[in-house]
Amino acid sequence: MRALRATVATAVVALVTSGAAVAAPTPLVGTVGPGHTIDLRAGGKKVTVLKAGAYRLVVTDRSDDHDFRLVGPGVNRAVTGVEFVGRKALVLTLRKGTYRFLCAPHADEMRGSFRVVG
Ligand SMILES: [Cu+2]
Repeated sequence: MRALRATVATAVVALVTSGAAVAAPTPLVGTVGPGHTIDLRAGGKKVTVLKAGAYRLVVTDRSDDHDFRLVGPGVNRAVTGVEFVGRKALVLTLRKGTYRFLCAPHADEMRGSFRVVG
């Protein structure tokens, strides 16, 4: 009986662990170009506030004139380069604070921001 209990407990732990491992990060969709436009959406809506946590960012870069840069707590990177055209994906952990996304060569007009709350 004791052995059976131990087996059941192990099975429960294994289930919980694998459940956490397969939980997918929330998808974020970034788009830059082909004109002087840049945006970031979640579930089709423009992102203004997000909860801290893991996200999978997919950026579609439609022009070799623009890049997509993300700057904020723990992040400062060009997800796509200026010359790059196509799609790039990365998983990131967003922390509490303000993040900006922008096209570096045209940052005056091609930019946006969102807040991450705890
Ligand atoms: Cu640009």
